[in-house]
Amino acid sequence: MKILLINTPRSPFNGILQYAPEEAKPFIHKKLIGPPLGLLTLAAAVKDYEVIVFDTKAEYDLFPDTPELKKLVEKLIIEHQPDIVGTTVITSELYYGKEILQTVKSINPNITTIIGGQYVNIRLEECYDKDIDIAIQGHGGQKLREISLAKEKGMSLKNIPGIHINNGVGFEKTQGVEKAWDAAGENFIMPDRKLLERWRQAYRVQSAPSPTTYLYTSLGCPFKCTFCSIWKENCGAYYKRNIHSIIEELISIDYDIVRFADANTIVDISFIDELFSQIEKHGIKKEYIMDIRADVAVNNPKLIEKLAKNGLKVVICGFESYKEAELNKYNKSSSASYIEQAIELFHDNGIMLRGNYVIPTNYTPEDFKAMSDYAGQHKVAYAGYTVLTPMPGTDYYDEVKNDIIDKDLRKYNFFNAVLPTYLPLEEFYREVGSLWLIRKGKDVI
Ligand code: B12
Repeated sequence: MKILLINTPRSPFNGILQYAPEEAKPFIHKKLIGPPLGLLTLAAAVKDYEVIVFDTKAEYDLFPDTPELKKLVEKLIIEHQPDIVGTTVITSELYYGKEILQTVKSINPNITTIIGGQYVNIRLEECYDKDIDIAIQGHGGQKLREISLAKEKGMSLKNIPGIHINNGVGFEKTQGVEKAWDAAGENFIMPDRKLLERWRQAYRVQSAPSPTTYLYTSLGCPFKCTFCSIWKENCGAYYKRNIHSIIEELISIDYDIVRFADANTIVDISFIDELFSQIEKHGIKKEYIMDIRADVAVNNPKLIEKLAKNGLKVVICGFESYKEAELNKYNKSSSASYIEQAIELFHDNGIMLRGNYVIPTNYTPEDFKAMSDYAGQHKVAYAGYTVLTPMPGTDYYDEVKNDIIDKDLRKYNFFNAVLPTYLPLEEFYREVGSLWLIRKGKDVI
């Protein structure tokens, strides 16, 4: 039994980059770089079989002459002759996930095609395609195992509880009691990063001395921001991993830079405090990147100091807005006053800060001027300014869905306006693009 897990390419749609002033373009994200941790985790769950993970994002980054997606997938199928092909999709990548699995079926209809990931969790019906045999919601390790076993033994997949099987017009959920699968707890399986060795150099952020790998210490998020789909996907649940398991993973990792792929790394103060005590005790010397809320940092300066002492180098902070009214509307549960204090705290601890703001499409020239004045007075090493986007499945989507003018999901990556803009569209993008010039750092992270 051979299982091929293909990471989708990233969507190239980026209105901000397209219309930004030339001098701002070098600072705007053209790509986010990181290994596909979800697929690596799945590969670990079926490691008794032959598993190949193929990262198309990294392949296109490292080898720009790589053929277009259809040709690339054809080549992979002919070369590996898999029995099962799976792919993972977030909103902006659904289109590419479907293209991958359609190509698989066009070459060999006997291959079982499976789709999973964030968008499947949120909008199962939209993921339907005649060429997709199965959709899996949630953390799919156990189900992928059961599918592989059934296929190996020639048994019907209908006997596997809780999977969504293509019935010709849609997905139909199979009956029966699903086995519990605690992806952060007892069912956590150590990912094997060697499966991604081919692309190691692709996971190097521009000026970084070495490549970065990802690791999660938790899944889900207890906060309920209106523009975010993570808490919706996990029904508000938040799960922590076992500290010993995280330490074991850190020790096993042969990367010097580790990005914690949590929605928010510091949620439980004593958990992170203990994790970093253990990192210190075990003499683990790595550099860390993590997402931390401004309010949490400001309220826990001693913890930030301890993290910095033990390797925390870069923090990504969702500032979202400097206006209290907007933060309240987003249900951010924080105050703009924390931004200034967080900047000072991180800088005092020698931590590079990436502060991200989301820009609503109804911003007027006055709003842009005020935003730019504020950001100019509160400069961070790296700042990101993306478009407030109604991601399907979020509260914000429900609020504005009737106003949406662009339904092409490839544009739902926070770099495009899909709602009407107050300014003419190109001018809006130019304004957002210009904001990227307000920063201290000289490169992109
Ligand atoms: C790591 C990460 C990335 C990485 C790697 C992603 C990849 N596949 O290559 C990188 C840095 C490349 C990335 C990029 C982007 N990301 Co991102 N990313 C994350 C992050 C922080 C963690 C995801 C993760 O690894 N989780 C842990 C793993 C174990 O879980 P998982 O991926 O969900 O996989 C499990 C299940 O879903 C399921 N499953 C998943 N796939 C499949 C497939 C099959 C076949 C099966 C059976 C099961 C299955 O089983 C897996 C194992 O248990 C999340 C936020 C979060 N904390 O969830 C955002 C997140 C997924 N990203 C997001 C976004 C928006 C982006 C970008 C569009 C950002 C941007 N503006 O550029 C880009 C897209 C690509 C690009 N432009 O480069 C959003 C998606 C929102 C949405 N509604 O679409 C999220 C939710 C962040 C947020 N707060 O909104 N991202």
